[in-house]
Amino acid sequence: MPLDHQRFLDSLHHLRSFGASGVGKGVVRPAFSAADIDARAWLADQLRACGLTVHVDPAGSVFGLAEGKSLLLGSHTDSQPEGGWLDGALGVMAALEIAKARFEDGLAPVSVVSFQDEEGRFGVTTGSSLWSGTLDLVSADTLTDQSGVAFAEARALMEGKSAEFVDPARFSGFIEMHIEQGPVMDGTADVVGVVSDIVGIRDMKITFEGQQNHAGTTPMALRRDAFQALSGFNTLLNERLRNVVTPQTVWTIGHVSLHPNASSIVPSKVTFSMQWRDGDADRLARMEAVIRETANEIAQIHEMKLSYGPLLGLEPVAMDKHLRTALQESADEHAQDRWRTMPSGALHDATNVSALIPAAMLFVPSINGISHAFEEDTDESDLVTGLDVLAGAVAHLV
Ligand code: HGY
Ligand code: MN
Ligand code: MN
Repeated sequence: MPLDHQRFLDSLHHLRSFGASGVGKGVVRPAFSAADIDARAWLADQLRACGLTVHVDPAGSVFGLAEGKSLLLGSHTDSQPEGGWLDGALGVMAALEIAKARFEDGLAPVSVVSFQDEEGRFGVTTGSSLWSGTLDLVSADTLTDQSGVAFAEARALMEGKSAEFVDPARFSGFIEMHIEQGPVMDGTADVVGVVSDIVGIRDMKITFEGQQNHAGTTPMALRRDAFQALSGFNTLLNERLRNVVTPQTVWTIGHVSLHPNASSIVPSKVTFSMQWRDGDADRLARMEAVIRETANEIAQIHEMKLSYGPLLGLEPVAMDKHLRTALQESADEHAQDRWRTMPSGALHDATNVSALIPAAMLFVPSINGISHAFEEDTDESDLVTGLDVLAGAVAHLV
């Protein structure tokens, strides 16, 4: 199967032109933004041109469907609010190149997908969660982004959606190629990672509500200051989690909304994101208990009203052995002794898909281990090696 390496790289650069922003090869293409919708329309045209039937599901995930039973390849084309050109895009453009090459050669076709809102503007891997049934459309429609826009409103912006989700029985399996997004392979000789498992995640919003007041006249002892509550919570939580976590466990307060956010007002309210990840579901549950106990204690100390948003999450999952073996055999051919087996610390659509059909993943290195940032990049030779490994595995499987 003659892959066109340059065409694959050109496709990646073209996809970046939708929402290209920031320094380096940055991209701003959040789910359902104009750039995301335009990129999905371009992708749909590309898929049609390689003989696939385009199906846009109710979540806005774009499928290019082969006739009969097929292998599904892909990832997502939405980005973080500040993202790189490869996160998600790589898996979709690699899938597209393989679909093109196989079409031109008259080989058994593959299906292609770009899931919607993998990056969680509204949920956590929203499009693939809806497809897998771990999230239902009625609940998803009520999820809001940080500026209060509902998923229902956002998905209404995308035209040409079907009322039906795709039947997963059409697919024999799913392989997602992705950048590593971490520091493990960078600086080593390895250029490909075959993923063993994907960690689990929990994510919820927490709100402390105190009393808004004058920043000049309100004595420190009388304040019910929401920022002080958050600050105390963070310090105490870091101490308490130490007894529960491993060096691989991570937790993040990544978004904070302080009200009214003014220099001369004691803030009354803070809503912040609390996210934690680990490969062990029991540890995720123990961490949740510590988080809730700590928040309760801080609410009492600072006289805050405490409330929680819905707890979103995904369980840790292992990748399918048969698909992994195909990737390993192909890595032996195309990356000889320059590949390793490794877990994924980032979340991926493959987690949800693995509930429906066998799923596997392969990684290529991230320069300096950076992702979810404009600086995200990978050597083009590594991108191409990853494509070759994926195409080789497809050839073994279909
Ligand atoms: O956050 C994640 O791990 C994924 O990139 N959405
Ligand atoms: Mn991704
Ligand atoms: Mn991401």
